[in-house]
Amino acid sequence: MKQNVKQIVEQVIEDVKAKNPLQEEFHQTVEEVLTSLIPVLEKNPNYIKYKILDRLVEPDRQIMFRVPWTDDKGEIHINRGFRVQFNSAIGPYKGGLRFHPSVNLSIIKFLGFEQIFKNSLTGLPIGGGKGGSDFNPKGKSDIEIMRFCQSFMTELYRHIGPDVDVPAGDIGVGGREIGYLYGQYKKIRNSTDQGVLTGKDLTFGGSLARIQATGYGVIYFVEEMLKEAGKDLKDKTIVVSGSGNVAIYTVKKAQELGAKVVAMCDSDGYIFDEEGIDVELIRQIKEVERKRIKEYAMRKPSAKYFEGNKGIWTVKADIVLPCATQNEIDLESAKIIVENGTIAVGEGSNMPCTNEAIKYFLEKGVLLAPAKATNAGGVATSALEMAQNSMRLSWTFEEVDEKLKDIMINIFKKTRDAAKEYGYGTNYLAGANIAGFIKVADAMVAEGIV
Ligand code: NDP
Ligand code: 2IT
Repeated sequence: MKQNVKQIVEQVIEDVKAKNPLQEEFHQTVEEVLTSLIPVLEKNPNYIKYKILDRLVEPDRQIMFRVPWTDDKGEIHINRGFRVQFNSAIGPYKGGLRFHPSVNLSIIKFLGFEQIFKNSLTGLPIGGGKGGSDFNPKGKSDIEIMRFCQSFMTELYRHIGPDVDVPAGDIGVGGREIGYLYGQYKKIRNSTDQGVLTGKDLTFGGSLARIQATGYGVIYFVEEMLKEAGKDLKDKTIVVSGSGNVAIYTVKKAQELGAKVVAMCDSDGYIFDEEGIDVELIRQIKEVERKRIKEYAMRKPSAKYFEGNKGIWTVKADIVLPCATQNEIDLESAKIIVENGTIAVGEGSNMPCTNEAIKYFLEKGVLLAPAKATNAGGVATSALEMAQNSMRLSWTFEEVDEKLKDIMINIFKKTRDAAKEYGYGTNYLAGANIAGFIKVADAMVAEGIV
């Protein structure tokens, strides 16, 4: 049976590659997740019998559509829109929308696949989905962004709903975009249906602490992982990549807990500030003014700016927290990080480490907090937003933050226990995959072959 299961898993991976050529990011996550599940499949022959893996890697449906819009000069542009509804075994599809020129079907499928396990880990009733567009929001006026969002929703509205599929933000989609998307949905449907989107403004059904949730959750998880190893965040030097929503609130919570963050980046370059990052200044530049991180070094004398963002991984730190995008840490950067004496890597962004980098960190005994678990605080708080919308009431910041913290502690426990039970020691990546998988797989067995 042992050899057999390994062969079955390898065959599913091969089939995914053959059926979905050129979808490299999707292949990467399928390979990473499925390989780690072998001991679970050996213990539960039902998962093989019911073809859970073959069913999991094929999305329930994938929607691709044209998004026409007009810029301020009257020129017409056509972008491509996506929504991949991956798996609804445990609840309505849930996952963000990404607006970035690099978006294609492979990127959306890798994000949607990861989302299935992440959402399961939260313990809340949400399935996995993801969407977005190859639209580039950089340099666009507010009105252009609004026109794009309205056109995007003019197609998307027919596929979503509070009990069907609930999108939210991701790269390039924040509160502003969610507002425009919601406005158009409401106009077309003539229904307020607040639970159709999360990450809304507080004035129309948004939840307190959703903006902070992913970043705060990253730190809550990393704190638990360090605690388990007899360590903590106090006086640790930290590097955080990115300077968007996840990065900013990761830095804020890390500083609150006594750590010193010395470097951050955007897609152009990185800043090093030996005095420690002034996170309010970053927030002002990136969130409010929507400018480049280079500005920080112009306004803060202790900071230096370096062109190119890969160099951020050469900055010496006790802990590194990638919070920008996928595959930002390759094997070459992983080697430098290990050489620098880093004790822990916490994945804030989705799939920030290549599979080679992950393998290297684990071999070298670096503690790795895997994205599916570590950044799950964002979607968990989205699910809390949905709960508040259904009840038509709102919790205080403290109430939501407390629930978020409990959820993150629980996710750590599930991850740790699953890793131990299946012989993976402190390989929390395998632990998160297994704990997330079992709930979804059991639901798929119970619901029959659909
Ligand atoms: P934002 O758009 O707010 O910020 C993204 C940041 O990453 C920006 O600083 C951006 O730089 C940088 N970045 C984006 N693409 C690249 C790239 N190709 N190379 C280098 N830097 C890049 O997005 P979020 O903070 O919301 O998302 C960051 C990551 O966290 C993503 O992987 C996302 O999937 C993940 N995530 C987000 C959650 C959320 O709730 N928002 C929840 C869980 C995970 P620039 O300004 O130059 O574009
Ligand atoms: O990757 C993610 O988990 C998100 N972008 C958040 C999704 C959500 O529905 O809040």
